Amino acid sequence: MTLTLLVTGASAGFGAAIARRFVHDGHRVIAAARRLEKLDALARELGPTLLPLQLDVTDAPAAAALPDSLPEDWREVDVLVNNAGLALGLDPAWKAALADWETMVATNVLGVLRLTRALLPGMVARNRGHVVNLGSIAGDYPYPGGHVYGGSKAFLRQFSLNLKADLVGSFVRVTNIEPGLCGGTEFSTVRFGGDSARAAALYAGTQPLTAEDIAEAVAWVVALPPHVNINRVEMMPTCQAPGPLAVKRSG
Ligand code: NDP
Ligand code: 8X3
Repeated sequence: MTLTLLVTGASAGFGAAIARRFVHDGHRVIAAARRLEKLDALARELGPTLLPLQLDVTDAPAAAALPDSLPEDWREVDVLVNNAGLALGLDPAWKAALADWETMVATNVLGVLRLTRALLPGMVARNRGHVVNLGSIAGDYPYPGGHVYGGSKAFLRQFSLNLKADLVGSFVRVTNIEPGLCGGTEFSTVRFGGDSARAAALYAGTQPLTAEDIAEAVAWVVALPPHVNINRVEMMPTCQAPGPLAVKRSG
C-alpha cells in the first residue's frame, strides 16, 4: 500500500534521510521545513512523489491550516513524522539564554503539538494513521547543559504515550523514536551556533548513529502490521551507554 507521509524538518539530517527512504520504498512524502531551496533540491533528486512544503512549525496559523492548505490529493496523511527540532547551547541553566529556551519549546514542543492536532482528526476519522515523534535519549537520561532540550524531549515521550492512551482500540499508532549520539547532521552545528569545529569534536573517535539508521527505525515501525504499535524506540550506537550517575566529592 502506498502511504502519504508528512515529514517535518526534511531539509536536512534525519528528515531528509526519512524522506529519501520512504520515497525509495514507493511512498509519497510531503517534505516540510523552512528552507525551501533545500526541499526543492530534494524534489529534483527524488521526483514527483516528494512534495516540498515551506513550513515553520512555530507558525501557529500555518500549522492549523494543514491539511486543507495541501493539494487535494495530498490531504490524507497516513504518517506524520514530527522530526523538526533543535538544541541550542550547552551552557549550564543559570547561564543559558532564555530566548534559546523559548525557541526550543516553540519548536520541539509546540511545533509537534500543532502539527499533531492538525492531522490527528483525519487519521481518527479514517481509523488509520501513525504519528512518529523524534524524541531523544536526552528525554530519558539527563546530562549537564541538557536542561530545556532534554525537558522538551521528555515531554515528547510522555505526550506520545498519552496520545496512545486516547487512541487505544483504534488503528492510529503512535511511536516515540529516542536516538542517542548521531552524526552527519546539522544538529550539533546548530546547537553550537554554527561552530562546526566544536560540533565535529563531539564525534571524534566515535562511530555514531547515522541519519539512515534513524530512517531504518522509522521504516520498521511504520511497516509493521496495523495492529502492532511500537510505543518507544530507544537507540544508541555501540560506542555510547547510559550512566554512571555523577557523584561530586568534597576535598
Ligand atoms: P538537523 O539540524 O540536521 O535538522 C533539523 C531539521 O529541523 C532541519 O531540516 C530544519 O530545517 C528543521 N527545523 C528546525 N526548526 C524548524 C522550524 N521552526 N520549522 C520547521 N522546520 C524546522 O537535526 P537532526 O536531523 O539531527 O535532528 C532531527 C530531530 O532528531 C530533532 O528533533 C532532534 O532533536 C532529534 N534528535 C537528533 C539527534 C542527533 O544527535 N542528531 C539525536 C536524537 C534526536 P530548516 O532549518 O530548513 O527549517
Ligand atoms: C540528541 C542527542 O545526547 O546530544 O538528541 O542530546 S544528545
